[in-house]
Amino acid sequence: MELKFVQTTCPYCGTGCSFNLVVKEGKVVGTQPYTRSPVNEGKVCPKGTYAHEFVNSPDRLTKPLIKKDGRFVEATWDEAYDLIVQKFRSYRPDEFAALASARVSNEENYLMMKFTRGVMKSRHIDHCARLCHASTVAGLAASFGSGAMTNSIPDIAESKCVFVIGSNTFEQHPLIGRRIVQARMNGAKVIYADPRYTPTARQADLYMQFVPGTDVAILNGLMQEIIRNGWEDKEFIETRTRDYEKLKEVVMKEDYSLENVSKISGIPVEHLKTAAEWFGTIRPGAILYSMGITQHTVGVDNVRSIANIQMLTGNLGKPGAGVNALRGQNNVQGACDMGCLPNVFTGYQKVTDEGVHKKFADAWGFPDGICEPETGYEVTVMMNVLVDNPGELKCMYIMGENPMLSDPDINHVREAIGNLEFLVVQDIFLTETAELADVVLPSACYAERDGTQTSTERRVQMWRKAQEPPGEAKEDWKILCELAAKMGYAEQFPYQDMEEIFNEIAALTPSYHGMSYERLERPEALHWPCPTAEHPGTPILHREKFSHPDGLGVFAPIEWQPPAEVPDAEYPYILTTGRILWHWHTGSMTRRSRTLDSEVPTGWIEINAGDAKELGIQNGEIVRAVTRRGSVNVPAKVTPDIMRGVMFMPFHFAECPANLLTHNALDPIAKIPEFKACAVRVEKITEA
Ligand SMILES: Nc1nc2c(c(=O)[nH]1)N[C@H]1C(S)=C(S)[C@@H](COP(=O)(O)OP(=O)(O)OC[C@H]3O[C@@H](n4cnc5c(=O)[nH]c(N)nc54)[C@H](O)[C@@H]3O)O[C@H]1N2
Ligand SMILES: Nc1nc2c(c(=O)[nH]1)N[C@H]1C(S)=C(S)[C@@H](COP(=O)(O)OP(=O)(O)OC[C@H]3O[C@@H](n4cnc5c(=O)[nH]c(N)nc54)[C@H](O)[C@@H]3O)O[C@H]1N2
Ligand code: SF4
Ligand SMILES: [Mo]
Repeated sequence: MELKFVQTTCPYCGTGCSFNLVVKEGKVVGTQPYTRSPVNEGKVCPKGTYAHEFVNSPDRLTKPLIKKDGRFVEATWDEAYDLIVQKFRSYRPDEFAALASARVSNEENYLMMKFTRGVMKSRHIDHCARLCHASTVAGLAASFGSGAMTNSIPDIAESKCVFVIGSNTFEQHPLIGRRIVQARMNGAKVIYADPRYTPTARQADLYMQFVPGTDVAILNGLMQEIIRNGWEDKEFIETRTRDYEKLKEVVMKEDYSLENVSKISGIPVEHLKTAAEWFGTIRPGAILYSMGITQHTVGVDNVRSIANIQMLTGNLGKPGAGVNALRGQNNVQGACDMGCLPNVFTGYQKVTDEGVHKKFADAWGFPDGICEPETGYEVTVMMNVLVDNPGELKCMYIMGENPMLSDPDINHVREAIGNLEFLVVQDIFLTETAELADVVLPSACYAERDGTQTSTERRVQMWRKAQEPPGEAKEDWKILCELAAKMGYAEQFPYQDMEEIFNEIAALTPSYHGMSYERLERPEALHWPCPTAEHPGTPILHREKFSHPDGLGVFAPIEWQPPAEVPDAEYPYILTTGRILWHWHTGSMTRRSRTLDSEVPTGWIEINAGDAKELGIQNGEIVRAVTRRGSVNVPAKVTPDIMRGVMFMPFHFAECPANLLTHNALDPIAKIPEFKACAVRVEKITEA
C-alpha cells in the first residue's frame, strides 16, 4: 500500500513543531518525524504524536445544521447561507459581534476580521487571546512598544540562567521545555516558581512554591535585592530605558524587603536570596512565563513587572535573554497579528488612527464603507454586555472557539448566549457552544487545508493539506468567502486560494511585508518583523532599540495587589486552574483522540495532603467544590505537590468543568479574567 507523507505544523500549541502526516488511501492515518524543522528537530510531544487521531473521528461535523423547534436538522449549504444572510442583514453593525480563532490559519483570521469590519461594519471582533495573553499584548506594548515574545525558541538553549514563572513549560510547551534542558546541560541555572511542584519543577535547580496572585510582590522583592547588591545593568538602564527612578521608588520600599515578600508569598527568604543572586549575577538570563502571570486582575501589572526585571538586568535584545511570553494556541500569535482584536487592524495598526482606517477602507474598497474608527468589545465584555444590557448585542458569529467551557463563570456565559437572537457557530465538532447555536457550519481541520500560522516565536510557518474534509465540510476561508459573496461582497472576497489572501495581508501589514509563500516554504520559515523581500526576518527583538518612538524601554512602578477574591471563612481555599499534558482546553479534539483520552479519561481537583487530612478527604473520593459562582462534583487528587491552602483544577472536562467555579473579574486594561485565583471550599458528599 502506498503511503504519502505530508509535512505540516502542529495544530496544538504555540511552539510550532513540524511533523509529517502519514496518508493512506486518501486518509490521514498517523504522524512521522520531520527532522528539518529548527524548532523541534524531529521531536514531538504526545499531542503532536497523536494529532491525527481526531481528524477522522466519526463525530466530525459533515453537514450544516439548522435548529428547528429546538432540534438540529441537516441542511444544504445554500439553506444555511440563505438563513444566515437574511438574519445578518437584519442587524445594525453594533448588534453583531464575531469571535475569530487561534485554531485556524492567518488567512482565515484575516478574512474573519475583514468580514466583521467590512461586510458587517461592526467594531466587535475578538478571540481567545483575551483569555490568554491579552495582558502580554498590552503590558509589553507599554514597556517595549511591541507585545510579543522577544527571543526565539532555539535561543533559550543559549541562556545561562532560565527563570520560569507561571509557565508549566514541560507539560504545556514540551518542545520549549527541551530547550531548558539543553540550557541546563550547557551549565545554566534554572529557577522555577509555581504554586505546584509540576514536571517543570523537576528540572529546576531552585524551586519556589508560592501563594497564587503574589507575583508582583515576588518580582519587586527580587528587584530590590538586585539593586541593593548593585547587580543591576547600569549601562543598559542608562542608555536603553527611561523612568528607572520611578521603579526604584516603589521596589525599594520596606514592603518589598525579602522578609515581607516571604510573608506575602510563602517563599523562604533564603530561596528568594538565591534567586536574586543567580538572576542578578548570571548573564544572559531568560524569563519564560505564561498563564500564571497573565490570567489575573493584575495581569498587565504582572507582565510589566517581568519587563521591569529584564530591563533592570539588561537581559533584552541579546541571545539567551529576553521576555519569553509563551503564547498558547498554535495560531494565537497569528490571530492577534491579523487584527482579530477590537482595537487593531493587522500588525497592531490602531483602528482609531484615521490614516490606518483610511488605508484599510481604501484597500478593501467596500462601496458602502467599513466600521467606524472606534474600538469594539472584548470577548469578556461582550458576555457582560449580553447579560447586563440585553438587546444591545443581538447576533454572534463564532468560528473555532468554545466559550461554553473556556470562558469564566459558565452560568454567566449561558445566560449571555441565551440573550442572543441569532448565533452561528463554525467548528469541526458539535461543541457545548455549538449546541446553543441557531446554525452550525462544518469546517475543515488543519490536516485538510494549506495556509500559514504564526508560532509564539513569531515564526510564520505553513500548513499543508493532507486529505479532503469529511462529508460537505469546507475550509473556513471558503465559508467566509461564500458568505461574503451572498452578502453582496463577492468583489471584496475574490480569492481563489490561500496564497492570494496571504499576499493581501503582506501588502497591508508592515511586519509581514517581506513574506511570501515561496519564502515560507523553507524549513526555517521567517520570523516577523520581515519588512522587505530581502530581509532575513527577526528572531530577536529590540537589539538596538525598543519599538517606542524614542527607542527607549519604559520602567513601570507597580505595587502589589491581592486577587479580586481572596479566601475567607466561607470559602477558605484558593482555587487555581490550568492544563495538563494530555488534554487540550475544552477537549473537543483531545477527548476524541483515543490514545490521549485513555491516558487521562476525566478531571480532578488537586488538594494538598495536609489540607485533605483536615477535611477528612481521601484520594479519589468524589467531593463537591463550591465557589460563589457554582458547584462541581469532582474526584479529589490528594497530593503533596500543591501548596497548602491552594487547590488546582484542569479545565478540560465537560463533566466537571472548572469554569462553573471561576471568577469573571477582569484586569481593567487587558480585560482578561482571573482564572488563576478565586476562593473555593470543598465539601464531602454525604449520601442522602
Ligand atoms: N497540554 C496542553 N498544552 C497547552 C494547552 C493545553 O490546553 N494543553 N494550552 C495552550 C495554551 S492556549 C496556553 S495559553 C498555554 C498555557 O501554558 P501554561 O501557562 O504553562 O499553563 P497553565 O496550566 O494554565 O498555567 C501554568 C502554571 O501557572 C501556575 N499558577 C497558578 N496560579 C499562579 C499564580 O498566581 N502565579 C504564577 N506565577 N503561577 C500560577 C499553575 O500552577 C500552572 O502550573 O498552554 C498551551 N499548551
Ligand atoms: N479555567 C480556565 N479557563 C481557561 C483557561 C485557564 O487557564 N483556566 N485558559 C484560557 C485560555 S489561555 C485559552 S487560549 C482559552 C481557549 O478557549 P477556546 O479557544 O474556546 O478552546 P478550544 O477548546 O481550543 O476551542 C477551539 C475550538 O476550535 C475548534 N476547531 C479546531 N480546529 C478548527 C478549525 O480548523 N476550524 C474551526 N472552525 N474550528 C476548529 C475546536 O473543535 C474547538 O471547539 O481557554 C481559556 N479558559
Ligand atoms: S510541543 Fe506543542 S507544537 Fe510541539 S508537538 Fe507538542 S503540542 Fe505540538
Ligand atoms: Mo491560551
